[in-house]
Amino acid sequence: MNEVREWRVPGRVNLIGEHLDYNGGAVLPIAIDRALSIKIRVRDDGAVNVWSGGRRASFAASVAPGDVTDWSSYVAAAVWASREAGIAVPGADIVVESTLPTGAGLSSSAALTCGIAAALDELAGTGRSRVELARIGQRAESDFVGAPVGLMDQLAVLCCEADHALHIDFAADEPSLTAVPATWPAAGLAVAVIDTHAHHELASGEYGARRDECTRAAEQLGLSLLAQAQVDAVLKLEDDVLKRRTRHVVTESVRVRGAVKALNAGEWTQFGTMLTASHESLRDDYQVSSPELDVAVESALESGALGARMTGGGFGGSAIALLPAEAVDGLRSRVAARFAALDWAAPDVFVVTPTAGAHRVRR
Ligand code: GAF
Repeated sequence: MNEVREWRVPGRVNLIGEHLDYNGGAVLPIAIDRALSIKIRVRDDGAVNVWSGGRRASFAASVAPGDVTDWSSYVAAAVWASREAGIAVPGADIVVESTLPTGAGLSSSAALTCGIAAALDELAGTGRSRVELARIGQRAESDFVGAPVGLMDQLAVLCCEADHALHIDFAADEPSLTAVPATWPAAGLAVAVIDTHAHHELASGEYGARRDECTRAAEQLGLSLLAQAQVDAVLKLEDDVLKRRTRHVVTESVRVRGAVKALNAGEWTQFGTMLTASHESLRDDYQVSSPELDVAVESALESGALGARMTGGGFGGSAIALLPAEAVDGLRSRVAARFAALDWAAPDVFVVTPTAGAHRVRR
C-alpha cells in the first residue's frame, strides 16, 4: 500500500494591490488560517480518484482539457498542468477537506491547483521551485478551466510566511517576493473577512474583459504593461473606460507603495486610509465591486474600521476590514443588520491571521 501524504494549503486575502498582477504592478497578500487539507497517495493503475464534500469523481491521469467539466475540474486541471510540466505520477487517490469557503474570493481554486501540483511534485521527486509550481497552478486555471488569472493567488498560497504579508512585484519577468512583518495583532488590531456570499466567478467574462481593456490601454500608451504608465497617462487616452482602468492601475500602484511603508512602520491609520481608497478606486474606476461588497465596506467603516475594501477579483466574494479587535462583534451585528434591511442573507465575518503557505503536514 502506498503511503498517504497530507498537505495543508491556505487561502489568501490580498491586503492591497488589486488587479495589478497581470498589469505588471505590485500586490500585498497574506495567506490565511482557512485552508485545504489534501491527502494523496500514489496509485499504479493510471486512475485518479477524488473525494471531497461527500462526492467522488474519477478520471484518467492522462486527462486533457475538455475531459472533465464537473466539480473535480480544478483537480483534473492541476493533474494535467503538472504532467505538462513534467511532473507525473501513474495515478492517485486524493481526498480534499476544507475550512476555506469556495466562491468567496479567498483563492480556494489556487489553493487546490497549487496544492495538488506541490503534492505531485513531491511524490514524483521533481523538486520544482515554488514559483514554478505557481505557474503550473496558473496554467491549470487559464488553459484547462478557462479563467485567465494572474499569478498573485498562486504565489500567495505557496510562498507566504507566517506573521508576514508578501510584497510581490510583477514588474520584471520573474516576480520579486519580499516578506513584510504583519504586526497589527500586537497593536490590538484585526483583519476581518466579510464573506458576502454573493458568488464570485472568474471564468464568467468580466475578469477577462478587464484584462483586455488594460491590454488595449497599454497598447495605446505604447507600453508593454499598464502598470508602467505615469500619472499623466490618463490625459493621453481618449476612451473614458480605458481612462478609468488606467487611473485605477496608476493610483493603486501608488497606494501599494504607501501601504508597504505604512505596514513596515506600523502606521495603521495611514494603512487603513489606503485600503478604503483602494476600494473606492475598484468601485468607481475599475468597476469590479458589487452592491454587497459596497455595503460590507460601509458597514465596516461605520463599525470603527480604520480601512476596508473588497479583496480579490471582485464581482462578489469578500471584503476585508482593518479594525480594533474588540470591534469585530459590532461589525458582525451591523453588517448583518444592513444586509437584512436589503433582504440579503447575513454574511460570515471572521478574523484571519497571516499564516504559512502550502506545506506538507508531518504525521
Ligand atoms: C483574482 C485573480 F486570480 C488574481 O490573479 C488577481 O488578478 C485578482 O483577481 C485581482 O487582484 O484573484
